[in-house]
Amino acid sequence: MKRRLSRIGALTAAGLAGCIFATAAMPEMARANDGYDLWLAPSAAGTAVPDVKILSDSPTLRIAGDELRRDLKASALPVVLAKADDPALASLRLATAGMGTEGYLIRPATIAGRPSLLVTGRTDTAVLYGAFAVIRAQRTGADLAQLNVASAPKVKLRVLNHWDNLDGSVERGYAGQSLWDWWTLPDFKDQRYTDYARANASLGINGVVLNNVNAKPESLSAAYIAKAAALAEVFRPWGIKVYLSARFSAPIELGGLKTADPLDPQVAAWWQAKSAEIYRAIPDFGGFLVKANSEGQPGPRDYHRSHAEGANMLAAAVAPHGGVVMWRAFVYAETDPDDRAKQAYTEFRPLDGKFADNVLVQVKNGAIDFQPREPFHPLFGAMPRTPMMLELQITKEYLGFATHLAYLGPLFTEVLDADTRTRGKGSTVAKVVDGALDGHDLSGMAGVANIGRDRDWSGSTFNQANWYAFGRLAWNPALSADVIAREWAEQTFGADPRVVDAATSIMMESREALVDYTGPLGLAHLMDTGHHYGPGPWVDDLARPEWNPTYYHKADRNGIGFDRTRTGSNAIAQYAPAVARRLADPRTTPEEQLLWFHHLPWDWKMQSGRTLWEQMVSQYDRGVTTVERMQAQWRDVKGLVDEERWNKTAAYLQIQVKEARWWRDASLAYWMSVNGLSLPTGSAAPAHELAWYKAQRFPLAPGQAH
Ligand code: GCW
Repeated sequence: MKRRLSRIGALTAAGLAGCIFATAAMPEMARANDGYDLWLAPSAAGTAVPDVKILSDSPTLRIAGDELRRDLKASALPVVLAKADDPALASLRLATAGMGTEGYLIRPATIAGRPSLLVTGRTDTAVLYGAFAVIRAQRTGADLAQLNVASAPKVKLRVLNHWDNLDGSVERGYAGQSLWDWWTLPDFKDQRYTDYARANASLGINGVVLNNVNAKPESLSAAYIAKAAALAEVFRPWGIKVYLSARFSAPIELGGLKTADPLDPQVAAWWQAKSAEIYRAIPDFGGFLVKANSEGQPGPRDYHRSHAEGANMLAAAVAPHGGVVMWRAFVYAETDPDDRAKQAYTEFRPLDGKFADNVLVQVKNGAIDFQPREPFHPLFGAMPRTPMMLELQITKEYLGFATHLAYLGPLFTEVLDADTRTRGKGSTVAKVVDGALDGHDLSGMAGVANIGRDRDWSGSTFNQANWYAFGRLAWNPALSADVIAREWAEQTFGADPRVVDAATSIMMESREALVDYTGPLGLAHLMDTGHHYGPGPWVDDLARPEWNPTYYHKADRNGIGFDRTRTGSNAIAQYAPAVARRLADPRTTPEEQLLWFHHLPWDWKMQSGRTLWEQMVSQYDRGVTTVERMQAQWRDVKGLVDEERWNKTAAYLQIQVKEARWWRDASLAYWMSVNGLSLPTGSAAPAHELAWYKAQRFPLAPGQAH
């Protein structure tokens, strides 16, 4: 596996010296803090205003200047913000090659006879990103006088997907109502829209899909285009474009046509006119995101047309305006008896080379659905002629909603680092996604947002780190999860190393703990129906076969796991031969993916020498004890973190301990009912009978589909 870059390695071209952490807790830690300021709470409170100059004027540069004035220590070197082609910089002969339109350069320079820190880039947005990089460097202890940094994003479209409905609810949202108050838009532009844009810009996120992929046609009506335009206006100076999810059948529902067949000239004309209408209101509109022929959504397959034909028709409508289409590959059908994990590949792989130039195919990290752990999706690397956009889920639909602490940095980097072997060693998902592997200029990463109207935006303080990690990795997929965790903690809680160390350590073990207590060793999709919150490995009565947990684990008296080798669904054949060979044999399959690919007897010998059953139980136990340790570590920093955020986190960890036990107990009770085995000595019996777990109901759990 390649070495991941540390923050310093990633940021600096010429070295970043002096990473010294201040030892005293910061003064604001004492006061109440509801988390609204995210990782951007002002750190340099003081009366003297720092010396910040902007060499030309634009709304974006003014914002960049204000950010630095608000945050920089007054003692810092004077800072000059300028576009790279500013005549005042001509004598510096800046190396702008490789900067692209969004990359920035920060370095000491003498400008107009004054030693200064120069922040520059080829566009206003690049300079804004540079300003945020200076703030981040200061807040993470760098010596600004020594700052010498060149950084450009590896991925072009760094986009949040909001699954926000027009009625204010958020599908799989656990942080309150939608941020967008559609009712009062476009007339009222809530300050939160600006604060949201600021947070995104601080990470380099440059696109926002406003509405749910399960889209309502009304989102493309004139009234809602005007509302989207109002948001676009707020976001524009922050370098953020808006996109809309498009319902494929909108020509019927909105346009009164009889069909939405993509090859029907009237349908194409409708979309062209609709696109022109959108671009009149939003000249820099990003384009459409489409969920087609999946989970009941309409699409080109309704007319026996391919996904490429559908995508290309829309792509032609936005192409004259510079827009793109992000076409999702999250496609499976209950009428297809084949392994669900195979269906997207089967459908999309033959379409490679058939998509228009401005189409990206958006692929979830794994082949099922945002489970706590999935092997990488076999489509990565399998469609070299198509830009493949990675879709990650920041909101924790299957990872304990907002209450469980699960830092997703390790989940994100696990998939980015995975080697598809499609072009020999080192063909990582990151290189597929950033376009480097197959020479694509167009590239993208999407994160399903975890943002709502809660004061702390993401439902909990630590969930903010998942938004943060997504943004940082979309800018540079080679960053490491623990460096991002530390960087986030320093900015969020202040520089006290006791807090930063505890937060980082808690974060770094949290996701693995959740995997352990919800479904270790490659098990997946074990949650209860509808809300996807608690355990439901017994569920076997849902209409669609592949919605039932029993479809995934296939446990019986003799064994457990989904056979995806040649003796089973042969899904492994969708991977490159070097990967498939390794996965064909349970002894060479990574143990954390074992039951994803193999059906094995309960007494299968694991590397530890334990039987499969003993190993499973020990991992369920380990999941619970890890959460207990996370709780103890948080207790140790009581008084070092402001009370409001400390208390809420402590209460949530208490919920998590309780629910980790619930997951463990319910799962073990069920597995024992299937395999007839008893628990290894030392492992506690479940607190209740299986029937008790089965009887739990959560009809009003948040985030359910509308
Ligand atoms: O995981 C499933 C979710 C649905 C979601 C779908 C998708 C937006 O349970 O709520 O719908 O994935 O990604 O389209």
